[in-house]
Amino acid sequence: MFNVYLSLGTNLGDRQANLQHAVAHIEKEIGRKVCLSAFYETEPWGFTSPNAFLNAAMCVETSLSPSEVLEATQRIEKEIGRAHKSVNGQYADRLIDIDLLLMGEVVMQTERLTLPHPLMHRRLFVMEPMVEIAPTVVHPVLHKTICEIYNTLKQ
Ligand code: PH2
Ligand code: MG
Ligand code: MG
Repeated sequence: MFNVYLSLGTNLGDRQANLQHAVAHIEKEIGRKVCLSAFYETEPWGFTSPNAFLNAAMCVETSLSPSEVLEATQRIEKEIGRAHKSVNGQYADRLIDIDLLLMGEVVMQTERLTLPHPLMHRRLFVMEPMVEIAPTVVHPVLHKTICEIYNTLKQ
């Protein structure tokens, strides 16, 4: 059993409904919901768009392997209607994005999946919801708590 932390984001359509649908699919296909953060309105990071994001973080208890969780999140993204990942290698507006942040203490790097998520500690839109639900969880590469990483990022 793993506690897996997921980042959820959307900046198109009914963003509240998109996140709620994603949460329902995750509970059905990945595992029991341990906790879910509030939904945070955030500015697009790394690209320009008039459409603000709604971001959240979620912890789920799962018996799936990391690659099975990745497959499930990609399937759910398709079910909610995400057509493409990026446009010409740039970030793009999207109905839903579900990213794996942490999976227990797992540290891995394959072509398809890197754990912990390689950019999580640099993104306020990830760390703000994470500090709400997992302040004392330790990042297995940086060896710092989520709260410590968040405070560094805020400075
Ligand atoms: N996701 C990205 C790129 N930029 N910005 C915000 N605010 N929220 C996101 O979820 C987000 C982003 C790539 O997946
Ligand atoms: Mg993403
Ligand atoms: Mg993604």
